[in-house]
Amino acid sequence: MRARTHRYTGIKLQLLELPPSLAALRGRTVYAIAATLRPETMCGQTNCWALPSGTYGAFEQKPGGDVFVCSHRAARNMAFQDAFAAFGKCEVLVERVPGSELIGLPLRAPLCSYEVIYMLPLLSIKMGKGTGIVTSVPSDSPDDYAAFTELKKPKKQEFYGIKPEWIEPYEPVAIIEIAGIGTCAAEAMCTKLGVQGPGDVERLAEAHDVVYTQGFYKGVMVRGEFAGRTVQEAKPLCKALMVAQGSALTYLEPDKEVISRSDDECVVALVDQWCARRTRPHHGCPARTMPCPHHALSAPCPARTMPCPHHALPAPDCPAAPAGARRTPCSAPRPAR
Ligand code: ANZ
Repeated sequence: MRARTHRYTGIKLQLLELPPSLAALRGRTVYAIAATLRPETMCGQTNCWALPSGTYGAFEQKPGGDVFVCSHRAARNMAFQDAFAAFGKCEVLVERVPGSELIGLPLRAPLCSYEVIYMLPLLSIKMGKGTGIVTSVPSDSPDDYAAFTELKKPKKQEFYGIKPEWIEPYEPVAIIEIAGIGTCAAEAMCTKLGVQGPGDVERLAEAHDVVYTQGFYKGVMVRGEFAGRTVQEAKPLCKALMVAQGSALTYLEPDKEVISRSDDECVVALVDQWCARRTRPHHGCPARTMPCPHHALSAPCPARTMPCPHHALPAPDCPAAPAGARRTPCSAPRPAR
C-alpha cells in the first residue's frame, strides 16, 4: 500500500469567546484550525463545523504565542513540519477540548464575507482526516449545503441546542460561476439530483464529484480579491494571500492511515532527505537518481535536495520552487538499495 500526501491549507478561525476547557487561556489568541483543499472558497464561508463527540487539543505555536485548537493527530503532523517552536514536539496547553464545547462559539474567519460566523455541529466529521474542524461553504460544497439547510429547520436547532442567531442570518454566498450550472453550484446540484439531506450519502457523493470537477475546470470567481480569475488561478493566489497575512498555514498529512513496523502512526515530516528512484527504465539501464522536473535535466537537479519522486513535490532549493519551500516532505519509506 503506497500512501500519498494531502496538502491542506489550515485556515485560522479566531475564537472570539473561549469555552470552559480553554478558560485558562484568556488573553491569548486562540484559533480553531480548519483543514481545506479549497482555499479559493473562503469568501463563501457561512459557519464552521466541529464534531460534538470529538476530542480536540489546544497547542501552543511558540512560547507565549498563538494557540491552535485541532485534533491531536493533525497537531502531531504539523509539529514535524515546522508549525511549532521545536521540530517534532507540540506543546499541549489543554489535552482535552470536547467538541461539544466548541459548538456555538463565535469566530472570525479570513476572507469571509460575514464578520462573525459560528461553530456548528456536523456528525459526519472524521477525526482521522484533516484537523477535525471543517469550514463550511454551502455555495460550493454539497455536503455543507445539505448540513446547513438541515440546521435551518427549527426542530433540528432545538434538537442540537443551536440558537437561531447562529445560523438564520446566514445564506450561501455566490462566489464561483460554473458555466451550465450557475453560481451556488452545490444548491443547484443537490436540487437537480434530489438530495434528501445530509444522510443521502450516494447522491451527495455524485453532487460532490460534479461540483468539484466542473468548478475546478470551468469555474470563474465572481467574488473576492480574485474575482474574474478562474478557480485554477485563484486557488494558489488565495492560499498565498492568507499565508502572507498570517491567517493560514500549509500542512501535509498522509492520505490514509500509515502504521510503522514499531506500531506508530506515521506523519509527514520535513526532513533533509534525498529520494532516489532506483527502478529500471524500460531500456534496462539502472536509473540512480531522478532528473529535476523543473530543469528537465538528464542529470540530477543542481540544487541541494531532490524533488521526492513519490510525491512529485518541487525541490526546495530549485529556482522554480515556491518561495518558502525549504525541505522535501516525504512520508514514503526510502527505496530499498
Ligand atoms: C472548505 C470547502 C469548500 C471544502 C468547498 C470543500 C468544498 P474531499 O472533499 O474529500 O476532497 N473536510 C476536511 N476535513 C474533514 C473531516 N475531518 N471530515 C469531513 N470533511 C472534512 O476533502 C476535502 C474537503 O473535506 C475539505 O475542503 C473540507 O471541506 C472537508 F467548496 O473545506 B472543504
